[in-house]
Amino acid sequence: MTRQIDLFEDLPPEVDFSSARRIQLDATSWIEHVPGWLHGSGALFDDLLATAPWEQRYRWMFDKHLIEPRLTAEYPDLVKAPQPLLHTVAEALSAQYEVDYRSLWINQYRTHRDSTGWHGDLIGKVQETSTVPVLSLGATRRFLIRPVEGGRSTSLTVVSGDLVVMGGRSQRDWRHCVPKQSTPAGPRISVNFAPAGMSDPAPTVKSTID
Ligand SMILES: O=C(O)CCC(=O)C(=O)O
Repeated sequence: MTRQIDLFEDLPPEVDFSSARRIQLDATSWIEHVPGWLHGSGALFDDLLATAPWEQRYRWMFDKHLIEPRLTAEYPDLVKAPQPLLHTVAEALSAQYEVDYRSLWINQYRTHRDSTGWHGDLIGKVQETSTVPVLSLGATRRFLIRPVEGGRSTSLTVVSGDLVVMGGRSQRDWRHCVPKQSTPAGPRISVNFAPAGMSDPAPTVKSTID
C-alpha cells in the first residue's frame, strides 16, 4: 500500500511524486510511472556514466555463452555508493513505498541496440509481492511489461528523471523488458533499487536476448 504524501512530510526537494500514474495490470499487480520524478537527473547521469564500476557480463543460455547487451554496475550495499543523491532518493523511495531499499544495480544501455530481455527480477522468486523502483537517466527508451504467459504488453516511454515502479505480484506474474529499437538513441542508465540482499544484476527467471 502506498503511503499518502502530505504537505507536511519531509520529502527531499529533488523528488516529486505528484505526477504518479498507476496502472493496475491485473487484480494483484501494478506498475506506476512518475514522469519527471527526479530533478537534476543530468548531473547524476554524467557522474554514474563516468564513475560507476561498469562490467560487461556474460551468461549461459542453453549451451551458448552470451554477452549481455548492456553494461552493469552494482552497489549491493547502497551505503557504499559514492553519490549522496542516490542515498537521498533511496530514502525517499523507502518512505513512499514502505520498503527498506538498501542495495542497487545499474544498467547502462550504450546505444539503442542495447537492451534487457523479458524477465522477472530475483525478488519475485523470494517474495510473493514486491515493490521495485527503477529510475531512468539519459536517453528516452521504451519500458514494456506483459503477462508471464505472453500476450499484449503495456508500454511506457521513459524519459530522464522518470521513475517506474513495479508492484504487487508483477515480478511473479508479469515479465518486463527494455527492447532494442531502430531509432537511434544515446546512452541510458537505469538505477534499480532493492532491499538488502536482493540486488539483481542478472535476470534470473527468464531471459531472452533479442
Ligand atoms: O532498464 C530498465 O528500465 C529495466 C532494467 C531491468 O529490468 C533489470 O535490470 O532487471
